[in-house]
Amino acid sequence: MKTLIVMPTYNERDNIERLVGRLMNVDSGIDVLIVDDNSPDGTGDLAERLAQKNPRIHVLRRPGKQGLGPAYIAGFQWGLSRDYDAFMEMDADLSHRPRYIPRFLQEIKDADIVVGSRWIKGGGIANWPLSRVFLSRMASLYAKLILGVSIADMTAGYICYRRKVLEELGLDRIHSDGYCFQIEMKYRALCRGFKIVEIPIIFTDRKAGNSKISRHIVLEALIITWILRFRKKLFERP
Ligand SMILES: Nc1nc2c(ncn2[C@@H]2O[C@H](COP(=O)(O)OP(=O)(O)OP(=O)(O)O)[C@@H](O)[C@H]2O)c(=O)[nH]1
Ligand SMILES: [Mg+2]
Repeated sequence: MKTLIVMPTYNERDNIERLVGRLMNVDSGIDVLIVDDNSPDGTGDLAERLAQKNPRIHVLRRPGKQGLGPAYIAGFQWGLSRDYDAFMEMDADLSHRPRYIPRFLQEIKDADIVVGSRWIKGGGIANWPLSRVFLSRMASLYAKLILGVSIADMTAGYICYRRKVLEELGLDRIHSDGYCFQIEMKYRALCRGFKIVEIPIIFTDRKAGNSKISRHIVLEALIITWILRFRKKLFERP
């Protein structure tokens, strides 16, 4: 299965070279698309240099910081205009360990979406402070209860999609960012009847670079989750 890993970056110069190097060794059917929002630390230029050395590495450069969700949408659209069968979401900060990728690629053969889940048996977080674990668990629980779904990790961002899912979801109508983007993608897919499978992953906190989580991202998720709930009918298959 020809797979594109879409990897948004903002100031990840100290992480991407190591990560992309590892990804190239995981499976020869994998390409990586780095979607950089004009990072001031030069991540875009470094990505460009990596791409020049390896035809399986691609770069999409955008003029400024426009958020995680829009970066993924742009990356998926780039890939959909090419011949990829599966698409992955992955953070660039080494929190998502590449060694889980073979399992994702195995499971996607029988599912529409595979979610790397921190909140099922075998999953977890290696080194987060308790306050972050609490925030993340609460966010997933909040979304689960309001939307009435049974996915344990609704804000997970280590995911594999079959091509047809992205073709059907109407990406140009998705405008959310951060946590909310992750919730919206899963909810729209569930409403359309796609099969989602969760596999356990251990998430490791970033060691280099800074978090881009903001109050705005948390607030957006709190509010938009309710809007999604009342739009359920719009997301269902006609
Ligand atoms: N292109 C682009 N990438 C972004 C943007 N915001 C975040 N990212 C990237 O999205 C990924 C996830 O962002 P993080 O800040 O690591 O979010 P997080 O993993 O929830 O938070 P931490 O655990 O604190 O790292 C990283 O690879 C970031 O570089 C953005 O506005 N544009
Ligand atoms: Mg991170």
